[in-house]
Amino acid sequence: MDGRQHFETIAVHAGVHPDPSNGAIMTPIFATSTYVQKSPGHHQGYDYSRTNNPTRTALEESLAALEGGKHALATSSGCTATDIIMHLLDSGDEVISCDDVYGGTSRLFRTIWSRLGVKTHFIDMCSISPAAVTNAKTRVIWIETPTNPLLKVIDIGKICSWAQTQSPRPLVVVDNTFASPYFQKPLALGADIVLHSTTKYLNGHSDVVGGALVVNDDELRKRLHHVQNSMGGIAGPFDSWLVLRGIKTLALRMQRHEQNATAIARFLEKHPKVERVLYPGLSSHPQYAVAKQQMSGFGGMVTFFMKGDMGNARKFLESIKVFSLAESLGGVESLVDHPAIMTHASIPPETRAKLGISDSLVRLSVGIENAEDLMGDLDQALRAS
Ligand code: P1T
Repeated sequence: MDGRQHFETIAVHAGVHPDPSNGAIMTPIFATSTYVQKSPGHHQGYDYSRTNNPTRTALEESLAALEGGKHALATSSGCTATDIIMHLLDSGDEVISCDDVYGGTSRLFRTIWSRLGVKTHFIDMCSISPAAVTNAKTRVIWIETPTNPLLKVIDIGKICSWAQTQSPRPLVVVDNTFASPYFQKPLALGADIVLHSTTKYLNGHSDVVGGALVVNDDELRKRLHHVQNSMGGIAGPFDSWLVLRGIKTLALRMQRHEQNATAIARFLEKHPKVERVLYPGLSSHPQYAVAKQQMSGFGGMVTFFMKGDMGNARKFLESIKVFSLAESLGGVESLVDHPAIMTHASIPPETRAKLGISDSLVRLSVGIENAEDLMGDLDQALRAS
């Protein structure tokens, strides 16, 4: 795909080529595990679907183009994508991660990889530089921005510039799930690997669990693909097709998600039942200046603290009607999450308390419905709390 084309055009066309045998404009779902060879080792680029599959290739070309990268790998989930990166490490290596990350990412680092000898240091990258805890064993700097669920915004360019001066040079990974490539391009800011849970905005319709890695470096792609092919964490052809289909409307969806989220963040900031609102697009956000500089928009996630205690939060969550009380995010429909009990329950309570993930914290994934309807729903549920 031509690198000079705009995002909307890339989203519709990248990776998609009319089928040469019949002209079908849409990529077929290649539901095949294997491929016939003319003679041993002589095939048409595909030999076994764990290694690659034409529907997955189409999605990977699209994902690479959207992130401005050279290569992508489509995985079976966002957590698989994380796990593939971690398999590049050896026992004794260390990771420095931002402290506020998706609960499942934190769980993988704390309960699986620590047991296998890879230690993770969790720090608040908004106020502490990784330089403060780096040592000769540091191999990966793990950035999620905006973070889940506190929506902290971490300066990607600043950390990448620092990482480039280090020897050995750690890999900088950016989980770009919340912003999506529509609003943020970590590779252009110097990141080595971009990670996605494609379950979220990229697919956009809450009907797939998937993940992706995007890189520019040929050698790094080779190492990651070796891990993926060896362990088997691939996106299947039907899921690949669904994500590819979802991507075509990514630009339109993200515009609407942001428009609605901005209106809701402003509405909640003035609401008498709300203590504090976190949204990177509000001038009250602690990293508003960084967000304005590194993102072209602020996304569809809004987090807020309610006044009162768990009882008030529970009443609110039981009274909401248009929003659905559910884990996940990034679909066309609005969701509400209680991180302490739901998505971040696997984080030890004392760590949650230190981070500020309290019982009064509520996370919204603002969908593409009518903004007035969404605000009306929030208002009636807040009043009932
Ligand atoms: O669920 P999965 O596709 O495996 O993706 C994991 C993941 C990775 N990174 C971020 C930033 C995420 O938010 C997630 C998944 N998050 C949720 C399910 C959630 O509700 O926050």
